[in-house]
Amino acid sequence: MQKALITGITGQDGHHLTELLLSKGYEVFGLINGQHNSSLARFTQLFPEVTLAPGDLTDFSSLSNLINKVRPDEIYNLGAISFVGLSFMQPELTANVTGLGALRLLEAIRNADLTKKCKFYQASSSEMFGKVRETPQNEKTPFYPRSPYGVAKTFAHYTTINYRESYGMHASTGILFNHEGEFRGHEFVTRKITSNIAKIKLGQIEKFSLGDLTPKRDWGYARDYVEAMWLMLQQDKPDDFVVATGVSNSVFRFVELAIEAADLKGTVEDFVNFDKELIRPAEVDTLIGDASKIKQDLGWEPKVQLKELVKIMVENDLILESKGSNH
Ligand code: NAP
Ligand code: G4F
Repeated sequence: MQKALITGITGQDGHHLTELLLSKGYEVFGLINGQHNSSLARFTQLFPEVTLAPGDLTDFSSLSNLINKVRPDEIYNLGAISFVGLSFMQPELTANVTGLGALRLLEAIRNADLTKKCKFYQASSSEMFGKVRETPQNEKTPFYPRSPYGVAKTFAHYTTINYRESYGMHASTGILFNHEGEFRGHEFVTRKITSNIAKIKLGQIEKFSLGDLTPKRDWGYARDYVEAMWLMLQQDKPDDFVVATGVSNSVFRFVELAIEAADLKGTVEDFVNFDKELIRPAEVDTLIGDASKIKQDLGWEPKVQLKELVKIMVENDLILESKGSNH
């Protein structure tokens, strides 16, 4: 039986990837850094067969001991401080977890003598493109990160490539554009929109606040994107791949689609207040990915487009909000 270790297993992608790997017959192990969060309770209820071990990406000994004990065939490094807004408030912690965390994992693989056996996936991000140098962005587009998070991800990205080239490790990176779904954290704009639109539909609130509605993102469905991660580790050779839909829409348009999905009557202005406190010190204006390499080499393509994604999220939030169990 193939063994996979996932960091960040209780996050959005951790849920979808666990589901995928279990369906493929993997034995799944997860690193968990918090014992008391609500996603952990949800995760253990959904996936009781997964072995969870305490540890932290800032703590080399916990990573090294776990990798030595499990001796996994595949490691997926999804753990991160992944909220860009928070990274401006905790830049040093972000560098430590999101940046150095990848380095610690790669060193732990070497220390366990698993360099030739264990395949490694690094969750790189379209945030590395930041103030974009070309449109659309592909694997060769230069990076220009615009947040402590983007900078930390860029460090982790190049560290992964460096370990691949220096030690012959099967270490791949997926440069994933924004992907969303039922397990998305409530701090991210898409989930904030769909959960609040659900509350409005249910008569619980009248309006909610957002920051800048003009930034554009290439939004896909997280369930599709974890398949791309898995596919990268099934190849003979490690590589770097952009994962995206190739379509970009504004936050404003996302709100419009959510209003439509909830069958509400009214405009964005009727339901959304502007809050200047939500404006970031530096913004990423427009992201749009060119995923032709992964389509050509691995046969991966997104199945769900934005309109359907918004519908999935709004319907999920209507159920959760009506039960009062949305967190
Ligand atoms: P997420 O929901 O925020 O999950 C992040 C996970 O990392 C959580 O389980 C979190 O645990 C864990 N974590 C935080 N600090 C940690 C630490 N010190 N040690 C160990 N684990 C820690 O993120 P996601 O959306 O699933 O994304 C997965 C990965 O892909 C992340 O690395 C993210 O940066 C990257 N990415 C995401 C997107 C996207 O659009 N979703 C796009 C590109 C790249 P707690 O909840 O207990 O803190
Ligand atoms: O949903 P967001 O917080 O996602 P962002 O910053 O694009 O980052 C996400 O995608 C990255 C991939 O490109 C990942 F690497 C990263 O981990 C994360 O998953 O914000 C999207 C846009 C931003 O331009 C933000 O300024 O929405 C704008 N926005 C406007 N009002 C808001 C809000 N964002 C949030 N979170 N909350 C608001 O009220």
